[in-house]
Amino acid sequence: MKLIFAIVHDEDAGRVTDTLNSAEFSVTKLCSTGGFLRAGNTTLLIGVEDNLVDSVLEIIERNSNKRTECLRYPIPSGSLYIPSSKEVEVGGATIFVTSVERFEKV
Ligand code: 2BA
Repeated sequence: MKLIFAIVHDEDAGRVTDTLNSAEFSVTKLCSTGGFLRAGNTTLLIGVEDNLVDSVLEIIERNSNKRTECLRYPIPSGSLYIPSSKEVEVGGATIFVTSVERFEKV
């Protein structure tokens, strides 16, 4: 069995979750925050048998979009800070597939 961690954009999370549920995959949704942009994102936990991992990844990929977000940061200049920004590409989804040693429902 595998546990898939998928970090998806908040705007994609509903569609990814609905599509996974429709395909009879169980999903746990966690609210999370990206360490770099400090913006909210969604982490999905999906436990599946090994032979179904590719089906899950395909659903996540199909429903996750790439986006450009604006990172705003101040640049120090003497005693002042000058506001600056740059564009950062986010997503589609960041996915980790890990092995599960034991799975119980009690
Ligand atoms: P954030 O950490 O907020 O990162 C948002 C986007 O900023 C990243 O998009 C990447 O394009 C860029 N970025 C991240 N760290 C950077 C850095 N140190 N220098 C320059 N640019 C940087 P994605 O790669 O698509 O990641 C989207 C979100 O997925 C991340 O949000 C984070 O929450 C998660 N993530 C990505 N890679 C991860 C990893 N290796 N481990 C844990 N979480 C990860």
